[in-house]
Amino acid sequence: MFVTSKLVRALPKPALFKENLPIVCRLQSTAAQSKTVEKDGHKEKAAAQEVNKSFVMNLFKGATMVDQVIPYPYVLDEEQRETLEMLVDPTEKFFNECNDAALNDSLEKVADDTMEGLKGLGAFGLQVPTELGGVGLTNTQYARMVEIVGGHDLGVGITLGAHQSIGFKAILICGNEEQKAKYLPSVASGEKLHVFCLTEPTSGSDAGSIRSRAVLSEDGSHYILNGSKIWISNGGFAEIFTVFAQTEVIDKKTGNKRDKVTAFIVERAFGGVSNGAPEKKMGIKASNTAEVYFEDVKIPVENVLSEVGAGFKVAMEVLNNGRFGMAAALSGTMRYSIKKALDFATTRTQFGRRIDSFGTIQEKLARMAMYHYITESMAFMISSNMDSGSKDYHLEAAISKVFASEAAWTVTDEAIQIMGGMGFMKDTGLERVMRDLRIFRIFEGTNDILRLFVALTGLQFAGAHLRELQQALKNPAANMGLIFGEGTKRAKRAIGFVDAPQIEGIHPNLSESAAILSRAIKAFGYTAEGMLMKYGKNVVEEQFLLNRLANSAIDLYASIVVLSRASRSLNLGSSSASHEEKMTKVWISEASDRIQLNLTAIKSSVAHQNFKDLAAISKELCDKGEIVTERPLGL
Ligand code: MYA
Repeated sequence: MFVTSKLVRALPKPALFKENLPIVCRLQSTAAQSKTVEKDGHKEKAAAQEVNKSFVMNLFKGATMVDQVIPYPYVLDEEQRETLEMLVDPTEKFFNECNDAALNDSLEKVADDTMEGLKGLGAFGLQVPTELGGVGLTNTQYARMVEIVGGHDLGVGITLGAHQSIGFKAILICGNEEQKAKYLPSVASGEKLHVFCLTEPTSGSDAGSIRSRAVLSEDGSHYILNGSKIWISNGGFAEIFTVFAQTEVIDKKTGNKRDKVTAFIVERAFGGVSNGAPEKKMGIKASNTAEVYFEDVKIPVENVLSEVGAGFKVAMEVLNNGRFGMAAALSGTMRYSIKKALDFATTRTQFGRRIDSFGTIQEKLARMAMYHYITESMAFMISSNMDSGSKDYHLEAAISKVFASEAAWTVTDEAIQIMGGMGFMKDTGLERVMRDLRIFRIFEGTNDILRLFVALTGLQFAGAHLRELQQALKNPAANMGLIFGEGTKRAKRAIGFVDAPQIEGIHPNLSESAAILSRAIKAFGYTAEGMLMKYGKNVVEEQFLLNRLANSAIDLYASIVVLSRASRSLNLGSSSASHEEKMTKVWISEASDRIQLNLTAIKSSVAHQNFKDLAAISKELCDKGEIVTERPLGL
């Protein structure tokens, strides 16, 4: 089954661990742990490990790596800030005055004048370099722009996002100079739309199992592509396609032929490209979704992206690179939903009082604001890290997508609840948002897959650390520092002493929250290590546990992000500093309780019995194919 079975297959064979130290899973982020170097004309992985700066990755070792999170980053220079200032108001104005989200939804397309207006604004090439006709925005500037889109119309957001967040992104980040010069100007202007074609009828989450196939022509000048892709956003009218297909490659190690995925740039103009009718969907109706078919499409060899056989990595890089945009867009959506709820709660009177005076409503509003605060903080922290040249952000980006999509759903649902019957009415404008939001937990990597990705990638990283210790034990004299450090840590743990790492650089008002978070990080590291020791490579089969580990990682990342942002606001004396301080304190206090519950469940025999029972209940349901229980009335 998807991730797990592939991971088990992919495990390294020789046992590097002696005693109980296990070999762990291999799902690896491109946040490389080892350097690739040229040696005798071959690329080899150097033994030397680069320091991974990811906060989340390091949590799995129980380490507090704050380089990317504290202080809360601010990366705009004066010029970038001015550019953004020039763009924000006209874009807001455009969406307020020229775009009609309800109309687009009912038309099931983005109205023609909106499309033309967006082209005029340069919205189709926000991150394309200016010399190639784009606006040349950084990730952080882009995040601010998509926040506006998300606050007005998610259908338009998908039309724009499918084109640039994933569509031509592969050319932008993996394309060569010729490919960039040839394709980016026409897609940046919006003259041609560019889409991302990965998913197939039999290949959803298991992206590596695609069946579309490209065969090299005898003269080696082109590939012949056959296959079909489903649920392709903008697939009905795109002119350019990034297509992932199996190709035959020669395995460098064995010399044998085998299939590997390659990424291609395909033009509709090549011939043999067609599409199905627009899909009927629950939400994001304004965006076009269609099947795309490729029949004997001739692709010149120069349209291979990156290199032959590197397509899966290209796909993953594109998805990793775009995920923060979803968090940015959805923080805009949450702003919209919260504003609706506040307008209602502060004017609606029931039982002789404004309803915002009731604790029930207060709790909802406060939690909605906290979800928004965290999502926005994650989006801009990740965009800033990326702009600073970080390559170690993949787990954070996955977390931001999971968190944002679930937070936006909850926030909008609660806004509807606060508004009662009024919230349920179409004219209020939340019903459409709710429908639009549902897909965000599914596409660009389902939240379920991304949780497993976070947990397994982190565990693999921690496993590598354990392997390092094992190697060090082979030559104790030369590795006293490492071994002594580990030995002391384990000895202290054995007597119950937990020396939580201090989080430096936090405003004194938040020092208690920082201490709570430190303890939670330590507990998380112990639990991750315990899972590796107990389950070894079989940890990949422990999805009940992996999900709880991932949920704890999400809570921890959310906590550090707001701890850092609120500290910055306090240090700067920002007008919202005290508001942010309160939200941060509540969040970390409650997150710490949730983390404790999740980590306890990973070790608890009672919880394990519950997991076994849940698995058995599911099996009984699946075996019967319907509800198992007899009806209470017997008929
Ligand atoms: S597009 C379709 C989305 N589809 C997916 O996201 C597919 C989800 N599946 C996966 O991600 C993978 O298959 C998983 C890998 C994770 C399950 N980063 O054999 P493996 C490396 C870097 O273990 P699998 C859509 O929805 C790995 O280390 N590297 O993998 C459009 C290994 O490398 P090596 C990674 O078991 C929506 C190799 O790959 C990653 O198959 C439209 C093979 O690994 C990774 N993440 O499982 C949205 N994963 O060989 C519109 C694996 O060297 C945008 N690897 O060891 C909206 C934008 C917002 C709005 C904007 C408004 C303007």
